[in-house]
Amino acid sequence: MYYIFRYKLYDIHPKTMEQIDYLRNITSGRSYDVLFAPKTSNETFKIVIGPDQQERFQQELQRKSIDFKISISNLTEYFQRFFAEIGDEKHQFGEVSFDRYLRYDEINAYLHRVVEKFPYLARIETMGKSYEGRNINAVHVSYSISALSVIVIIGGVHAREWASPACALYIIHHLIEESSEVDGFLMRFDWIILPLTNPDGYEYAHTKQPMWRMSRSRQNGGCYGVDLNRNFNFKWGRSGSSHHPCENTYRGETPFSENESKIIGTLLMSLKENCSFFVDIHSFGSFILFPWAYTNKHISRYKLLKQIGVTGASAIFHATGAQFEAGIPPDVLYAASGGSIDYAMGKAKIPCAITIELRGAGPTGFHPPPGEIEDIIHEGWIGIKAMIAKNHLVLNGVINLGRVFGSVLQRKLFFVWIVRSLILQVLD
Ligand code: 0X9
Ligand code: ZN
Repeated sequence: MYYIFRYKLYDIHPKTMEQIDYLRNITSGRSYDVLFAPKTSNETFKIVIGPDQQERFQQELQRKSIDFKISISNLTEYFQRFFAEIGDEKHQFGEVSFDRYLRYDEINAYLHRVVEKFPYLARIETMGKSYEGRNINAVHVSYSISALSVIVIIGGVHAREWASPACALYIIHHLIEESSEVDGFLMRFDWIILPLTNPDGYEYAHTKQPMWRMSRSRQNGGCYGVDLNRNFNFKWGRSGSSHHPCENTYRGETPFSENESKIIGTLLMSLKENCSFFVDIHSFGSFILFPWAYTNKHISRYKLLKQIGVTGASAIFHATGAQFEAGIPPDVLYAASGGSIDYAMGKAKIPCAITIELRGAGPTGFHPPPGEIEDIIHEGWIGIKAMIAKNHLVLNGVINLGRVFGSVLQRKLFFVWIVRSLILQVLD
């Protein structure tokens, strides 16, 4: 994967659960690129198919009377036009803007400039290098010397999800350059924001192959790249990940075979005790996802995580009207093992880890027209802020309840105290 000459993008509209199941069956195990596979009807499946397989696929749809339309009839031509429209002119280095997509060197130039401008608020840390030798940088933002805990936000894990690094940059911009508008509550945290986890893939997607998803390391058999969100060292290699080096969800030869995912893993482990909230920004689908992703069994904190997710979704809905769904990947999307959020909760024991799938736009969903970037990433930031606040309440609630009801002895004492108060009241 991936060659796009004469590839087509199909928008498919299944009307019944049976049609959805049929689509899911025939598309799995084939070399199709399923961009979006909803679990409920009235939503659009998006699948990219190469020239050799288009005829068979269309016949299958027609035989089952499934409605579809070809929304891009030639991906190569489509992207030639798209790139011509968005232009490849770079901005003044060091500036940020949200009406276009910044490239790797522009992103780094901005990070350096912003920390130079606000040295007392922020600093930059190079966490390591990508396979092709690019720096992977994070910005640390700290308003106070006694922060409540650390919030970690990463973006750009998947190369083609262009709104993701943009959203991380938007958050950096707001936390540092618009800090007068940042809620005082958010200033009580330390922030580590790493906007571009997969710079090699991102650059490749901008220059050679806009549908590229993975890293760019060379694999046995001559294919390139690993799906970084299948490469984390927790329940690695279970469902929803491929062991074929040429497939889009290739998990890699071993867990953390890739520098890029290992860097995130090391960061999370180093913050084991201090990080209270981890977000991995992806696109697209308008989902708020929480662990487990590798299994449909519920994690012990399922209810709390669901409350946090629903809080994020309703904050977005109230602010913008956009509808997000909160749930675990196997329920709302598909199972996927070896991902960042499962590692964050399963290995690094971070109490809350979320993947937000931003809203898609444009025919592919991954490449929103520049005019729509800002609305999409603003939505993401609203959801993330609301979830941080809710997580804080939940954690404190749990801790306080834990204090009162924690041990059997405490529960007994509490009971005795209630009975005693009641008796005293009656005697009064
Ligand atoms: O498949 C993925 O990695 C994510 N969807 S995407 O379209 N952005 O590729 C879903 C990830 C949810 N699962 C985990 N975080 N493990
Ligand atoms: Zn993704």
